[in-house]
Amino acid sequence: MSSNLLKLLLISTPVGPLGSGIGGGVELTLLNLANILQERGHQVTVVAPEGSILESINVVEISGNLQIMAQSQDRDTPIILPPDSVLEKMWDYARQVQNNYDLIINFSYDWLPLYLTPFFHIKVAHWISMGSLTTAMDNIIKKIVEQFPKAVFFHTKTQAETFNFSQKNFIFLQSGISLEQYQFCAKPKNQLAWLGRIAPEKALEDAVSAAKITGIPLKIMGKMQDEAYWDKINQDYPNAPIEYLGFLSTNELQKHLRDCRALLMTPRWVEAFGNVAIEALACGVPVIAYRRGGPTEIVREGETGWLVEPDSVEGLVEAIQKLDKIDRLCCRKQAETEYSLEVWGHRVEKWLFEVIQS
Ligand code: HBI
Repeated sequence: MSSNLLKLLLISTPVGPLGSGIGGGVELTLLNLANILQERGHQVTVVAPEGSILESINVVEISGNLQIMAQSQDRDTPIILPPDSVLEKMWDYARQVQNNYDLIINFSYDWLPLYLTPFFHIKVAHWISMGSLTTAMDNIIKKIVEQFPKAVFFHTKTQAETFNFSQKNFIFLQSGISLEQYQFCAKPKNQLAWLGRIAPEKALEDAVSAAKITGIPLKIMGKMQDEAYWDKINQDYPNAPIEYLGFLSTNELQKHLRDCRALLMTPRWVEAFGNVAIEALACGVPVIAYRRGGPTEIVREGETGWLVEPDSVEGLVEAIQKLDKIDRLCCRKQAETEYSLEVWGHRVEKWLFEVIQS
């Protein structure tokens, strides 16, 4: 393998198989990263829970019990691992094969991989996929950042700031998507979109409330993560003009998304990035988002969407009424300029070499 081509081991999130949607944005991030690095000539192998599906990428499936989702835990929850933990087994596999690789990239938001970093004799890099959630994760991330400053990276500045690090010079890798999978639409139907895991931290109820107030139908797509939460929304807003279209493939998702006047992003938590925002822009769909987390670094106010007061449904409604001020072609152009796989792949590759040389 010539020196500028790397042998990379990408270790996935332990909360669910790739393709199940349980891993949310991290699934798209890992898949796109694996594809673009392989296209650039690197050798990529993915380690993931059994049942993971990746086309044309070498995947090693590991059996075992899935990890509890970090965002469902309290801030001071102790570190827990289920018996026969898939997380433990993925990292035991990595330990056994580490000599065949130049670098391991971790995508799980869990304590164990971070703690194991100094025990490996090849470099381990960590893609932190969410903001600060628990004390145990904050502490171990801080510890690894101090020991291996180049080896930890984030999607955005706002995400990194939730960890209150003393050092400031971090690497923000944003994200990227394969733009040819998204078709631009100049003339949408009179409908709005909401995309994401259907779970409390995503505050779907605010978008449903805005749809009810404006009378504009809301198309909802994403993994049905919390049925009780979904049922409560339907009980609280019985006559809202909403339709749940399911957890769709990228191609199916963009066929509905492109026909929408805007994407509503209503995160109750600090969204690390918001892949759904750049998927919308790629279709020419403006983004209306709470001024919180990753979307604040994506949306160009008044040009490709609107940022509104966090948790303000009125703010969402006002922004919906200003949508005709947005040129949909500007949305597509921003995706092409900032979020193509080529732009992102170059940025990530540059960082990989920095980590290996650090
Ligand atoms: N929780 N424990 C744990 N580990 C993860 O890797 C994880 C998670 N919750 C959500 C999640 N990953 C992804 O959906 C987000 O990173 C996008």
